[in-house]
Amino acid sequence: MYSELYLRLEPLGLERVAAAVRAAGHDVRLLDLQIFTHDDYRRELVEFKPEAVGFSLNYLANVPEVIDLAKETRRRAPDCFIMVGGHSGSFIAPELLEHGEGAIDCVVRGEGEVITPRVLEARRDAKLSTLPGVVTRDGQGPAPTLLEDLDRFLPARDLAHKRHKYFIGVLDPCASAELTRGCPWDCSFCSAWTFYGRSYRKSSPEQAAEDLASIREPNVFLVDDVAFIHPEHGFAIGQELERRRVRKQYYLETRCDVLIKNKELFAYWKKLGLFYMFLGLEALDEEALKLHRKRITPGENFKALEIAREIGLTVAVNIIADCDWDERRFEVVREWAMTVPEIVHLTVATPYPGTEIWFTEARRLTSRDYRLFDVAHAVLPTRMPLDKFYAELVKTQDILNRKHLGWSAIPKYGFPAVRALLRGQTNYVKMLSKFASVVNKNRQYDDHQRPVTYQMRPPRPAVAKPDPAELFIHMPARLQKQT
Ligand code: B12
Ligand code: SF4
Repeated sequence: MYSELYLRLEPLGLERVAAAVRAAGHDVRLLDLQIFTHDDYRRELVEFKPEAVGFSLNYLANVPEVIDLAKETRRRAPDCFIMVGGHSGSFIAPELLEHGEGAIDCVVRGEGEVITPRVLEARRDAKLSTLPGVVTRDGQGPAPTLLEDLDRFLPARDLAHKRHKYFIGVLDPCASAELTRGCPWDCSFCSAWTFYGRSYRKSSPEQAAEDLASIREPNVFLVDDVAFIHPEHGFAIGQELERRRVRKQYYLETRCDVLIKNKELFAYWKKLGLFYMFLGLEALDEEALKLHRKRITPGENFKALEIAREIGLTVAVNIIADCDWDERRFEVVREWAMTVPEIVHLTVATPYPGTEIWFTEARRLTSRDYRLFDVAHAVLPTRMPLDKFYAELVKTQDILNRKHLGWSAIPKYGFPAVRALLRGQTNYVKMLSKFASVVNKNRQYDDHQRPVTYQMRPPRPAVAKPDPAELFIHMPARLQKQT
């Protein structure tokens, strides 16, 4: 739904891994299957004859596709070394190997830049399964190691073709960049902190500015989990951009308390071209915010919205809908959302492997189909009948989307949309025409009826507090010392 409608973004993680592999002397190609087809992939296998293929599995919803492609690759190129890496793949390594039935040689957990060249070196060697973060059918190595210096291995953007296909809303075309990595908070529904071991690293202002300056697209999605936690870093990057006369439009995501604390910085970035901002509101009431361990109050959330309006930013917020919601709860969100100027998104609470709620959620999963783990489907028991739940969800999304994304939004976003069209960019306008067929309650309900080839391993019985050794991919430094 995401890449059909709202946006399609470049595979930044894979581009960074590709840069590291290329720096180690390999000839690398990158194929983005959000844009290219499986036939294009088959053609690459024949023409390029790779000695190794690495699949980026950031999203659970893509698990079946990656397993099928790994199996097909094994059949077509029996000598090719096949590995899987990425965010979601890191949390489910043993089950991926099991589903792969011998087609996947290893899963690489955690950050890929440092370890992937070593994996390629050891690919025919028994020591493969002793490398940090590597899991094979013969065993697994120690916990993965973090990339100390974010300035190393700038993304190999030149390897991503048809770049004009990348966009987010009217920011069309749009590249991606990373200024910092990790998140020091610990929200219960999120796997960013468990993946990065609550670390937080920054690129140097000079290198961040150089990277942004090297981008050809006029728009940039800043992928940091929480942008501008340290204001001096944000100001320093801004000054480097000014020195280089870099002028672009930016999209970023941050927390409401960070915006309140660093208001001047966000106002400064507005002058530099900050256009869109995403704030993780998650809930309107205190109780739900506590449940998500958001460490923020509703009052702070609403204050942040006022500040964003003052600065003049286009803001999108997210609310998490629980499967337990009844009509009244949806109605409350609709009523609130229609009174605020912000774009309001609604996602469905989903226990992802790698989140704390994966271990603590006592309700049983109603589906173990990976494709439904995309925060747009209900995988926990719904209070209303499932079709009624989707009817309410889609009705709410539809009303909220029409407020900002349908044809009625043209007066507001008309100018940037026309500017994109003049550049020959049609992603945003195509999205408008697809709107009704994609946001559709029957389609979401029907997704539950599809045959399931690969079942997710069920969670173990719920515990009050998960074991850190199971929760984290990169171990927090504090816990490493204890073990
Ligand atoms: C940009 C982004 C998106 C983009 C997609 C961009 C793209 N083309 O990849 C969009 C906006 C479409 C998106 C959508 C969604 N996203 Co998102 N997204 C992100 C975000 C903010 C940044 C990703 C990124 O570029 N990171 C920087 C790069 C450098 O890191 P990386 O991609 O992880 O790559 C590193 C490693 O994973 C590894 N690696 C990656 N690929 C490979 C391949 C090999 C072979 C190897 C060896 C290693 C390797 O090495 C890389 C370098 O260290 C992350 C948060 C985050 N910090 O990662 C969330 C995140 C990944 N998204 C998340 C979620 C929940 C979603 C959505 C389901 C919902 C939503 N509302 O956001 C949708 C679902 C999409 C779907 N298809 O199902 C969650 C993941 C939850 C989970 N456990 O699966 C994250 C962690 C956000 C969060 N805080 O919870 N997302
Ligand atoms: S939701 Fe945001 S603030 Fe909370 S842990 Fe995830 S990235 Fe950090």
